[in-house]
Amino acid sequence: MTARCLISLGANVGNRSQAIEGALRELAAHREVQVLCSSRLRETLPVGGPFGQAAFLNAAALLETSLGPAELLALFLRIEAESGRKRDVRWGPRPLDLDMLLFDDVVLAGSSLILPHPRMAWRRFVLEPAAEIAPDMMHPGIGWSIARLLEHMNTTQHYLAITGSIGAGKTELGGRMAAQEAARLVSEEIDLTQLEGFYANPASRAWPVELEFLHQRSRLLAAGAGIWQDRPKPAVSDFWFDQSAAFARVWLAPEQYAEFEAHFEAARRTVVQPRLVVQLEATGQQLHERVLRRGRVCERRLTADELHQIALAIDQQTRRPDVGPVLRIRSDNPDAAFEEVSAAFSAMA
Ligand code: PH2
Ligand code: MG
Ligand code: MG
Repeated sequence: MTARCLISLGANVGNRSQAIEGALRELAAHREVQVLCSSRLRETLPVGGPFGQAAFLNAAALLETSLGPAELLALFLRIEAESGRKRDVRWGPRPLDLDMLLFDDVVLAGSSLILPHPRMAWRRFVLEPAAEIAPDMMHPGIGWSIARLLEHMNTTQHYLAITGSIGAGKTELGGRMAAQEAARLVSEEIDLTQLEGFYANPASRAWPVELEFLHQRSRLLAAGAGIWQDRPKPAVSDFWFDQSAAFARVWLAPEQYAEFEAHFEAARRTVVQPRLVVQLEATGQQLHERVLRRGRVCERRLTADELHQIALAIDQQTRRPDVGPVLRIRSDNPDAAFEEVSAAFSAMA
């Protein structure tokens, strides 16, 4: 039994091409590994990590192997170590980096190996070489091929949408991102007085409120609007268009939701789609504490269970087959989330 493994290679210290080509030779020399093909080398700007590090050379290769994922990883670590690689600074300079992207359609969330590679879907320095040699290989989590992931990068704008339940920290993260990246911040305005009446009696007030959110989001993201066409500038929004459907599923009666869904699907076809969705995750308890702490009068009736239901509905929405890459990240460490999202934003440029 053999498996096909798509890998990414990178180097930004020392003789970069020699390190990458040497690694491919060493892999090919292994009794249980065949290198089926490899991409050309491309120079790429460093993404994440310490400021001022040197440019990378990146490539991808397709392997056939009778090793299992853990054994193949051990081989990668040995080859990396032989190149002089030390593992200290996250995303720091390295003479050689070998990453498993896909191993057949294995999905694995171990402490030393995650498959598919958790950041591959929005990294241009990964997708471009990978698409050169394995365009039809499928990403088992997203259900898209490598070619489709790259096509998504190339046909969407440099726009990142942040989503999550109430109190997840969407606006705070959006503001930090836009400031650091000199991106346009697309932000919703929330009518707190209207929300006060709504949370006091969700059953009777949900319909106009959900429809108003939908319309506001449609206006802000209208594909024909000047802000998306005249000066195409990177953008971040503190909401995601599709979260409208998730909130509506929680607050509307089922018959109302069926009608809402028709409006939602029609409006969705008219808006700009993000290149990447960031989903801020938190437990109902964490969300509830944050909501109480920020002390908006209108929100004081929300329960931990309601906040959790919204988080679940959003999670379900992100798993729709036409959504594309989603960066899921815990919201309880805002600095770590910011670092991760910043790196993703520059990787997808
Ligand atoms: N690898 C990283 C972090 N940043 N940037 C580029 N351009 N190329 C890489 O291979 C790379 C990176 C983590 O391994
Ligand atoms: Mg890497
Ligand atoms: Mg690595």
